[in-house]
Parts: sequence; C-alpha cells; structure tokens
Amino acid sequence: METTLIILKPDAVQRGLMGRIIGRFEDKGLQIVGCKLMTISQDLAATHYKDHHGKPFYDGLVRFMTSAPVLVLAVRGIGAIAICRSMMGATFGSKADAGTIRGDFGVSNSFNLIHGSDSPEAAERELGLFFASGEVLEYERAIGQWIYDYSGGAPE
Ligand code: 3AN
Repeated sequence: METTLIILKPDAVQRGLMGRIIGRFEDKGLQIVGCKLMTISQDLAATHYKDHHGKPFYDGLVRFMTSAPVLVLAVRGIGAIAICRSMMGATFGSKADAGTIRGDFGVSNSFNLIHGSDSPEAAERELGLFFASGEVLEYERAIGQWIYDYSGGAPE
C-alpha cells in the first residue's frame, strides 16, 4: 500500500469543490487516512515548494497557496501516487483532459485546484511536512473486502 499527499488548494476550498473532489478518490476505492483543514504558513510553503524556488511563477504560487485555507489529505491504495496523479490531470487546467479533476473543474493555469505528490520520495517528505505523527491513521474499511481481491492473501 502506498500513501500520498493531496492538497485541495485555496481555489478548491473557496469554490466549494472539496466534497466532490474527495468523492472522486472515495469512488475510485482509495482510502482517506488523513484529513486536515489548515492555512499554510510562508515557511511551510517555502519548504514544500523548495524545488520551484527562483522560478518565475514561484512568488505567485506561494502567495496563492498561503492566501486562504487548504484541505490536506493523506490518500492510500496500491499505486495511490500514480492513480491520484492521473486523476488530477495535467498541471494547467486549460490543458487537462476532460474526466480529470483539473480538466473538469478548472480553466486557470495558476489556480489549478489540487496538488499530489509525484513520487514515493516526495510523498514521504510531503506527508511529514503536513501531518504530525499519529495524524495519518491505520484503519480497516468495512467495504475493504470488495475494493481489492484478497483471495490470494495479498490485495490485488
Ligand atoms: P504539478 O502540480 O502538476 O505536479 P509542478 O510540480 O510542475 O506541477 O508545479 C507545482 C505547482 O506550480 C503547480 N501545481 C502549479 O500550481 C505551479 N506551476 C507550475 N508551473 C507553472 C507555470 N508555468 N506557471 C504558473 N504556475 C505553475
């Protein structure tokens, strides 16, 4: 099982899209194992986006991400990182395919609704930035036996 960090950005929260976006992950069968509404500090934004420091869009990105509350999620499933990235769609709303979150809910290239970790290393680092120890939970879902095939022992 893999756990990834998803951030529903200020535009998603302000536009009342949280429920519909979370619903897509739940509908897919992914498990929400952490969830927190928070306002990102300047320091946390700088740490989270350190790889983009110095790029032309960096200042605007940090301003946007710290401008209003975000909803931070820890999302779990087999291959959750790649599944969430494909559900999010391309970075720019104007280019994202229909059927993806960015493709269906946005047109802007800056206000692009959602962040998702792009590798296992990034997921581990980002989950550690946004969730304290104990805030990402382990729990069984009653429907778990119908999400994955456990007949061979391990989930398939
Ligand atoms: P993604 O979120 O699709 O992985 P990244 O990691 O390339 O995209 O970029 C991180 C964030 O920086 C994006 N979510 C987007 O908000 C912003 N960003 C990236 N490239 C640009 C750009 N050329 N102009 C404006 N914002 C950008």
